[in-house]
Amino acid sequence: MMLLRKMCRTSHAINIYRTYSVNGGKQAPPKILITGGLGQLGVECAKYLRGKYGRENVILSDIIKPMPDVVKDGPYIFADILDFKGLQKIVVNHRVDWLIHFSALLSAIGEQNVPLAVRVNIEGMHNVIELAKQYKLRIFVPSTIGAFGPDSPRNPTPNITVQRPRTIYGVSKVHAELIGEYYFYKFGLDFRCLRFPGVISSDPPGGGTTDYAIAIFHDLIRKGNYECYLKPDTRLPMMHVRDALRALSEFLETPNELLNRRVYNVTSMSFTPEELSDKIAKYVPDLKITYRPDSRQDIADSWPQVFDDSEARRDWNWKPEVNLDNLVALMMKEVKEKIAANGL
Ligand code: VAH
Repeated sequence: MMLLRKMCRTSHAINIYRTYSVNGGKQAPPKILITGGLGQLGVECAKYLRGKYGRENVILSDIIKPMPDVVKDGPYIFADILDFKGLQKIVVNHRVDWLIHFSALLSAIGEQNVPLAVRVNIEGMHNVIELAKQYKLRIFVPSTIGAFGPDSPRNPTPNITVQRPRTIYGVSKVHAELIGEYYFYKFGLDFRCLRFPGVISSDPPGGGTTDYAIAIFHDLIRKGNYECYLKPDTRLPMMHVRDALRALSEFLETPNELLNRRVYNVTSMSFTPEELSDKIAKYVPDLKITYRPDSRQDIADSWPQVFDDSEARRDWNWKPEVNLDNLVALMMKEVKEKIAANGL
């Protein structure tokens, strides 16, 4: 094992050299391709990374026709993760160094169309991992608290423990974690993966189980009431998108030597719908919340309540910044702005 690790590190050193062509003592920024760019994280992630590496160095991609403001922000191209040749063409033509693979069907939506989730989440993963190996890309794939199941310890859930998820989303994410680690040990692929909690951002929700914590802001701001599909005391780990993107970016920049794992838990906080609505009540005093749990309750009941991210804190200095009070303040502001901009 030691020897294998050493060999992997050697090939990473070569990778990093290829990625950062040294130019008069300065490192050239990496060229980054983001798949699933019009999902929950893509647009914000592109903005964040463009701020760091330059507008032209971050290419957003998806199979969906973008809104004009997305195109205004920087390069946007068509990329179908199920089309391997098409992906090869993009990597070559744009000289891609890093791949951020966001394409996936989330937990609740995945249960409604399992064959599609298998294609997108599992076949798509096969394509991008093989692509990353072929072109020696650094590849980031998000995993999730959904990669755990009812047999996992829930409070807290450590980095390494039993993982027997009961959703196709969770199964596909465990598969992604394992195949990524396998490619690292076998081929020296620079695979990196963070298990995110529910990520809270101002864009309208996209078929996740943790998305009540987004929908609640949209509905309370627009109508003053919200019907929650989880019970009031359902505790889940969460983080604001600002923390999620900072975690992603800091993790991507961490030298391989510091990483003891390819897959890390990260989180900022844990709360229940009741605790969240109590905080929102400071901004919307007459709010009305009703609870009608549906099949998403079973999913939430099988997931971690409190996520242990001590290994990420130890190895690459991860530290959340946005707590529940800040999260509510940010969301109240950001969702109001979004609603005003979209004329809803
Ligand atoms: C979901 N938001 O609910 C996603 C996430 C933490 C869970 O991966 O499906």
